[in-house]
Formats: sequence, structure tokens, C-alpha cells
Amino acid sequence: MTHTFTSEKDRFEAAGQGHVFAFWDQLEEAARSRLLDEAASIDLAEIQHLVDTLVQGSDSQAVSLEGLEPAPFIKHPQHGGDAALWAEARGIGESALRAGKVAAFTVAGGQGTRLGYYGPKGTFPVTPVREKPLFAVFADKLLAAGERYGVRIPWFIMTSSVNHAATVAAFEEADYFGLETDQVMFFSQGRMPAVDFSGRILMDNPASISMSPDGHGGSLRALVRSGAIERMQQSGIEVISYFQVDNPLVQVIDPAFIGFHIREQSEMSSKMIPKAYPGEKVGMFCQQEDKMVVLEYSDMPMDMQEERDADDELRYLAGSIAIHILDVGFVARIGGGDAEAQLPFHKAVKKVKTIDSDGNLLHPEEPNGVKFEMFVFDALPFARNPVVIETLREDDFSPVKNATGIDSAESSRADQIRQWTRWLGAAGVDLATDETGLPPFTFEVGPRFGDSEEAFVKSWLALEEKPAITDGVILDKDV
Ligand code: UD2
Repeated sequence: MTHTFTSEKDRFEAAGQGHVFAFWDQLEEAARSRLLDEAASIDLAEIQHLVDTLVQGSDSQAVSLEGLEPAPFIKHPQHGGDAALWAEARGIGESALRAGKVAAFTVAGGQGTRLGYYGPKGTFPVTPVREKPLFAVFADKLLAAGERYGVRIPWFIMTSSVNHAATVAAFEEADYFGLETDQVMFFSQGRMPAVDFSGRILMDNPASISMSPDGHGGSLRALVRSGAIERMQQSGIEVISYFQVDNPLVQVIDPAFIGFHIREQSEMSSKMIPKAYPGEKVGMFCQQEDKMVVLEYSDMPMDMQEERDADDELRYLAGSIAIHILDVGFVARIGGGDAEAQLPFHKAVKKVKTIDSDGNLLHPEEPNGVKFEMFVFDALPFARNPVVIETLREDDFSPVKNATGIDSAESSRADQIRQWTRWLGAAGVDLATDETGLPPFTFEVGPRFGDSEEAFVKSWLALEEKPAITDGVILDKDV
């Protein structure tokens, strides 16, 4: 260890970051070894470059708007899209599913601080009656799709060092939510150190660097580094259905989406929803110099977000809801470190708990540091034939991000009930609702009873005794 310590200390001192080892003499053996591991994982040249460009550079965070145009997208049949084309895409996707070429992938490494919930976000209870956690909802959707297509769909879950052990423990405790143990693979994403505004690496405590997850864009590197991509290649998986951990409405397996991706020989495809209002806080799909890009709402001036076309529709209409299809070969290339296709880092200015030069803990009241994150949608400009398809918000997107109000547990529960109410209506059962489509009571439908209107209607019609839909009713396969 002495040799490693000497070489690491030299490396950090040469980069002006020698303070990382300031308390070395006072540390126990185990703490020294952990600190050395943390230090060794840091690419100091990369940090210096990020400090020069993002923290101290005059161009920091400036995003070019030059040549920006709205991106084209494939319209949903309910909004004038070509129904025959969608049916064809669905057929292609279903064939890929039956052939076992599709895996599901959830990014679940985030810290979930806005929600004020300190377990892994996937364990947050979301369904209205049984209060099933997000992971259970996704597992049921995978079971439903697996039964439909006669396959066992593998599920890859990216965690971070903050929640890896707790995530695995939650699956073990819940018997993998009905999935088989070897159907699920967990891996932890990479980390990046936080720096102060002068570029000094911040220490979390005398024995540890302040490190945080490297963003959902880190998933591409992590998929490769963890061996997940190799495992997919060995088992004949060709496409990955990517979604975030916070969205119980997501169609975790959507055959039409998969089909469009394959039909267009795309390397990365995405879903959009029309923005509800100009300032809605989602990224926007745009075209720039013939490349597909996503621009965060904070990077586009409000007057551009408010521009309208001749039909009085928002020009920058296509909101990103972070649902993608990724080609396994594409992830292998980008995540494997293709020098021509590096995802950029973005900076986030935050309050970072840290220590002073005597090792005393500081709890800053104002932002004192910068964290670095990659975003997965920054892979789009490197993808061949990126395709964007429209989806219906009410059938794909109702994230749980905040404790109350918009995008909260409450709004998401209501959106789930509205969806099941619409499906009941399609099956001929009209519930009395308010003007938003919400009945005055709570009930629940499990994905294995119905994970789409079509599947729901089929299950409902097959019921010999149809229950009255009242408060607390549960419709599910084994209920
Ligand atoms: C993201 C998008 C936004 C919109 C919205 C839809 C960005 C910058 N913005 O906003 O445009 O599409 O989602 O819901 O992406 N995660 C990790 N590791 C990390 C960081 C995040 O796995 O290091 C996961 C996290 O667990 C979650 C997802 O990525 O599943 C989204 O993270 P977020 O909550 O930070 O994204 P948000 O709401 O700012």
C-alpha cells in the first residue's frame, strides 16, 4: 500500500489536489485503503478539464442555439399518425420480443432528494390500494409481457453506491417481486468527485472524498464495465428498453416502440409527448446540424419555448420523458469509450457537505460546490438514424418526483386510477367521474390483469363474475 499511497499522493499533489491526503496519518488502516480506492478511481486530467471548461471557463454551461430546429417525430395514431404504420411497427417489435432479443433496463442510481424519501426510490410505494412499490409495478409489467410473448425478459438495474446494497436487499426480501433471481442483474454506476468553485476536490470527511453518481448518462459506461453488455450479447439480446425508476405508468415493454427502432435501423430511439405548456420542465427534442439533440428547458430561452407554428402549435413541442430504446452494439461502442463519441459532462451547483482544513464538518447554507453528471440523451447525436415517436402522456408518463403537487405520489396515484377508469370504459363499464376522469373512490388493477387497454378488456371480458368497482377493489391475476 505504501507504494500505491506514494504514487497516488504524488499524482494528486502534481494536480494541486494534495489536500485529499491531508489526514492520512490519522487514519486507520481500513479507512486508508478506502480512501486510496476512491482516489485511484479519479481521472485527474478529466477533472482538470471540467474545472477549466465548466467551473472557471467563460463558456461554462453555455449551450449553442445556433441552427437549432424542432426535431421531426412520428405522430401517434390518435393524433393523426398512420395507424397501418404503427401496426406494422408493433408486429416487428412483437417478433423481436418472441425471439428473446429484448431486455429491460432501469436507471435507479439517483438520490431522490426532492421526494424526501431516503430508501431506494424503486421501493417507494406507488399503487393506490396495495401500495406496491415502483419495482413491484415494473416486475409485474415484465411478467405480463413475458407471459404474452412466451419469454423471460431479463431486467438490468443500475444502482449507485448510495443505494446498491439497499436495492439488492429489497429484491431479496420481496422474493424478487415474483421474478427469477437470475432474471435480474444489478450493477452500480460510476462516481465523480465534487469540487469547490476554485476547482479543489471537496472532502466529505477526513477519510473520504465527496463523490456522487455520474448521472444517468453514466449508465452507458456502467453497462459495459459491469459486464451487462457482454451478458446481453451472449444471450442474444439486441435491444434495450430504457426507463427511469420514478414512473409507474411507463410501458416497460412497448412493442410498437421497439418495432419502429428496428424498422428504421436506429441505434437509439426516444419517446416524446407534446409539452402541456411552453414552460413545462422537460428537455426538448431538437435538430442541430442534422444531429438529434435534447436541450434541457433551462438551456432554451423562454421566447423560443413560446414560439408557435402556422397551426398555432408550439414549435418546440417534443418533450423528452426519458424513455429510450438502445441498441446493444451502440452501447458497447459509446460506453466502451469510443474517442469520437464522448458524452459531455454537465455541471450542477449544489450545497455539498464538506470539511474545513482542520477536518471540522461544515454544513453550507449556500451552494459551495459543483457536481458533474452525464445525461443519456447526449448519446443521441452519435446514434445512427435516431427515431422519436409520440406517445400518450396518460399511458406512459406520470413520474413521482416531489412530495406533493405536480409529479407527486398523489398525482401519480390519480393518473393510475384514471387510466384504469378509461380501460373499464373501453370494456363497457362507465364509472361516474369528475371532470378530470377521476372516480370518487380508489381501486387498483395489476399489470398481469391488464397492462394495456387491449389486455385489460380481454381479461375483463373473460371474468365469469364481474365485480362491482367500488372503493378498495383489486383486479389482478391471482386475486
Ligand atoms: C429528467 C430529464 C427531464 C425529463 C424528466 C422526465 C434530465 C437532465 N432531465 O429530469 O428532461 O425527461 O427526467 O421524468 O435528465 N439517475 C441515475 N443516476 C444518476 C442520476 C439519475 O440512475 O446519477 C436516474 C434516477 O434514478 C432517475 C432518473 O435517472 O430514474 C432521472 O433522474 P432525475 O430525477 O435527476 O431527472 P429529472 O427529474 O431532473
